[in-house]
Amino acid sequence: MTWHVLGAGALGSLWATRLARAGLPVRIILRSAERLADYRQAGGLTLEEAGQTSQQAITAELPDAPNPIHRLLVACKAYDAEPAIAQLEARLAPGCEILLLQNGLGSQQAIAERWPLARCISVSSTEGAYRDGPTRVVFAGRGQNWLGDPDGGCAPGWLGELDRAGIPNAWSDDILGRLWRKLALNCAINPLTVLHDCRNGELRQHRAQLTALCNELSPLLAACGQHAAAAQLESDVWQVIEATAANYSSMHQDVRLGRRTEIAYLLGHACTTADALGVSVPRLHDLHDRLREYLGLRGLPTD
Ligand code: NAD
Ligand code: KPL
Repeated sequence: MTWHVLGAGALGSLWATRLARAGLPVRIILRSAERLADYRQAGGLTLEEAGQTSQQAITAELPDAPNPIHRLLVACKAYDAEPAIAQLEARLAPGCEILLLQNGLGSQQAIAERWPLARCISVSSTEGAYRDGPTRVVFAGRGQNWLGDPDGGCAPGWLGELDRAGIPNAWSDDILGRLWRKLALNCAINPLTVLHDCRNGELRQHRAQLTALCNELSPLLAACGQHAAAAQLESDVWQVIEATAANYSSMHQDVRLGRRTEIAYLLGHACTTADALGVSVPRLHDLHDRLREYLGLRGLPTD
């Protein structure tokens, strides 16, 4: 069955090139005729991995192409995912599978509610990639892709295709837990790196602030039923900070490059969920407000 990849950015290109390299049928869906023309001119997607480059001449199409979609990998940012799928609505075959690669939470639930006949599979990825040209992707960090169905059900047979393509993967019966764990880490680390304009490791100088945030995020995780993640949040945060000390967080990079952040699906989602569950999180709200102000002053969207 053909893999349709919606969003040929960093992660979408990383998945598409590896699937194509393994001889699996892939089509990428580009957002405009102009991008399609540029893509065709370039002759395909180029993957740089461990200093080696390879080009894959993957077929590209526009959202309004006529062929039906049975398996869709959505690799847009969280704020673009739902409107991007809506453009393809008429092409979604009954019972199609939609894989959602978005960070944070909120977009996956909105999509599952809007397309109840599709099987929505969430993916939590710790792989790293960035684009260094419109059709070039650099594989920057090895990691894992956890896939799971928040509504339950068993692992799909096509995970073997990911193995064949060399895409690390594991099925998770608790994908929501995985996503919440990552969201909490991102809420503790990413906004502070933006506000202090620093690398992850430099947060060592702001230990008390991190502890205060963890003291609110842990009860929130527990209220969401994520007790194991709640119990070890602060030690997980420090482990990630030490492991990524020299890096700038993804949110810091977005702000530096003048790109919209996924704040609404990270800190915004944490604050909304806490309010709905009656968990008091004044420091998270304050951080959210300060971050929104910071973004607004730089002309960036605050949601
Ligand atoms: P990206 O900005 O590089 O790619 C997104 C792509 O989607 C862009 O090419 C954009 O043009 C395209 N797009 C948006 N709307 C579209 C539409 N309507 N039709 C067609 N294409 C459309 O983003 P990314 O870094 O690949 O991140 C994707 C998601 O994966 C994010 O939620 C991110 O947080 C998550 N993630 C990324 C990484 C990473 O290393 N890049 C790692 C883990 C998780
Ligand atoms: O996921 C991250 C990011 O930068 O988005 C880490 C490295 C965990 C920091 O929160």
